[in-house]
Amino acid sequence: MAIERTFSIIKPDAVAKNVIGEIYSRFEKNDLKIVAAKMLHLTKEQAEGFYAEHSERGFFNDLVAFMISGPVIMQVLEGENAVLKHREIMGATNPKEAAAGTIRADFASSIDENAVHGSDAVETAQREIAYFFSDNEICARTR
Ligand code: IDP
Repeated sequence: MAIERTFSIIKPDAVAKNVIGEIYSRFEKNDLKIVAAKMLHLTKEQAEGFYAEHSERGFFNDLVAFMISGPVIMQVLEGENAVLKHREIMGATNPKEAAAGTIRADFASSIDENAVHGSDAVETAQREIAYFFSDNEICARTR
């Protein structure tokens, strides 16, 4: 199976709930290594650019407002089949539909405030990683 990288955001609601460590622990228990990480408070421009594909959707303005409502932690995760594995650990977009034991089932309160973001494909991950991280901010974890 291929070693992949995927992009993850712990969204403002989960940061406010103080469950960063709980979420990191799930990555580690599933053999996903954190190879880059940063905390920041997104600007409106950053959030709009990141979610540009949703700009015509009715929820876009609320999504941007939510994403800039507090700090986020973003990370690059590396591991076998990382993109799909991470999506499985996250659970469905709507926490009411998320499988038991997933991050969204346990920590998200609604589809609007759903705790985490994860890339949906390898190509998306490459684009999302490059949006927030330069190559020299990503560390090899070969030891
Ligand atoms: P994903 O985060 O599970 O990949 P996407 O469809 O890419 O889901 O949507 C991006 C984000 O937009 C979601 O995580 C959620 O915060 C928000 N969102 C998606 N669909 C809706 C909706 O129908 N109402 C409100 N917010 C939504």
